[in-house]
Amino acid sequence: MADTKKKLKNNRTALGGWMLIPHPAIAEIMAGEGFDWIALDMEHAAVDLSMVEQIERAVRPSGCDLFVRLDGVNPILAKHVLDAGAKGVIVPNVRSPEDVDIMTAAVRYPPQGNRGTSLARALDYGRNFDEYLRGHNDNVFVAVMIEHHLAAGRAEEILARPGIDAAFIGPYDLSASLGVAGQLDHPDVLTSERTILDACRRTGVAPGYHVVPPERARIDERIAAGYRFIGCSLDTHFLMHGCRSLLQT
Ligand code: 3PY
Ligand code: MG
Repeated sequence: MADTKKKLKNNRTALGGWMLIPHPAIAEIMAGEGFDWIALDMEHAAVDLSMVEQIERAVRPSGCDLFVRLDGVNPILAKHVLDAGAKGVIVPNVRSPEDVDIMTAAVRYPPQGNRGTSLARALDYGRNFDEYLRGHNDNVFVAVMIEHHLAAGRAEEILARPGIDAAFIGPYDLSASLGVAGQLDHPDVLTSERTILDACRRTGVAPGYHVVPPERARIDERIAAGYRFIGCSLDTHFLMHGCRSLLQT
């Protein structure tokens, strides 16, 4: 079982890095710093499937879990990224219990789901077929993103569906859906976040949040508020802030 999944089951915090630049060196550098998980972003970055394999090879020695943020509620892409070696998926903009059911089935083999079997890379090209299939349905990780105020309003119904490990708030989309794009501390955004957090408590799903500014204090605030599955900034922001802090006088 992926460590992230175990940690969340035990109500511990799992911190993740976020990759928009799909280069194995970025993955090696970030994974080597001790993140529990890394998300490779196929929603908002130019990442193709062959890169998922390359990034997984780079992440693997660290023991860090590689997840892929999909481009939507997309069961076909989920199958491809798992076959390539990702340990789980982060599904953006989940709006309904039906969306959850489509994705939790797509990532699991029958009888619980409908993922197609293969002799793909994740199964060591068939050498690990039996063992992978035996453990996979329990081991696979699924985070659903709640990032629209209408989904926040249905959060308890959405998160009550089985097979989800975490509910991950995308603050930018959430704020945009409320007409206050980028105003992450706007009272309406905070109210929606509280609704999602309460739904997590009632359903036993680990709450998650993407803290985009690379500031430890903001991560600690979210941990103190009860969030457990926390995305920490972006590779692009780490670079940008590193450059700025050097060049600013
Ligand atoms: C958002 O803020 O909308 C996100 O998707 C962050 O990952
Ligand atoms: Mg988003």
